[in-house]
Amino acid sequence: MTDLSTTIAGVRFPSCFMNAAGALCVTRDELVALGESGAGAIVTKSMTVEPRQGNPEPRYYGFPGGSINSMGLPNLGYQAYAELIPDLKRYGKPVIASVAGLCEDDFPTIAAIINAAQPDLIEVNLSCPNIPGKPQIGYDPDASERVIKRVRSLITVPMGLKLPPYFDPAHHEVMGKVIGRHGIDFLNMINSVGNGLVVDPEREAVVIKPKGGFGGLGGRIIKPVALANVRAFYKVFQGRIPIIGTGGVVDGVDAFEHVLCGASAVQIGTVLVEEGLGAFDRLKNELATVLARKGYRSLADCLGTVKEL
Ligand code: RRO
Repeated sequence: MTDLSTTIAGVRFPSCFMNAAGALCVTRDELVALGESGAGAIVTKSMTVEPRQGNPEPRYYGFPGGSINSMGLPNLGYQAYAELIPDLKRYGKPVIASVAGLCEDDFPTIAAIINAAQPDLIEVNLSCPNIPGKPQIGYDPDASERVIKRVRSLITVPMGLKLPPYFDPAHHEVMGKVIGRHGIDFLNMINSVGNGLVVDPEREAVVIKPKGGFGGLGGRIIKPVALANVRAFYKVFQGRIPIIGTGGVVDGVDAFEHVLCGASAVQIGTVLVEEGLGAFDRLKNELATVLARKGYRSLADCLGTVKEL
């Protein structure tokens, strides 16, 4: 069968498909289930200093084109995840800890303790769109650089950044400069497309409660935005920083498109929430079928090779 394994920052993943932070990965039971599933890694929910219930419900809504969420960082708090990580490493697949924070000071506090728990990689989330009154750090290059500087020296495992979608090449360039100055080991893009609005015309109402219905968009509808960001950063770094592609992966062909644009691995959010853990085996079969039909034996054979006209 086609080889779907991949390597990111020297860490081997048995398959290139894993959950996106936030999707079925808050509780111990959910993380164990990811360990026992066909996922190629276990990614934790983005964690904060204190445990959080998150925003009021309804806070997630799925629709044919994708999803909107304003979860508000519900999580167990970093100390609980630090205790869980050694157990989670038993499943023969990498554990990625997603670190967030409600203010800049939280990031180094969490990073130091989580690093001591030795996950295989740490992803620093610069792009949560759903904290009322808090803009996304990733849209402020100076704030991003401050946070990166403060955690970089504390993290000894491979360290990556979860980036928001950017919509202008000038922003890819300026963030590329920031990222290039700090020895970042991998990138993950995109987080949800922040502050969309979905309306139910029958009820004449928004579909989620927090922030007047505004929330992060995910799923099928965001794929072109995700592919553009993967491609743009792949080109900025000429393939030298490995990229996890996230956004709009619903089937194996979507994953193939991410790889062509430069993604070494792929995360799934909306489709995982909607379909459950069986999505991993389906996606692996579908991607293997596409690669075999095209004569590719591994992801490396087509990584970043999308043709320009
Ligand atoms: O918890 C959330 O509301 C959330 C987070 Br931290 C994130 O990074 N992305 C998202 O769509 N939702």
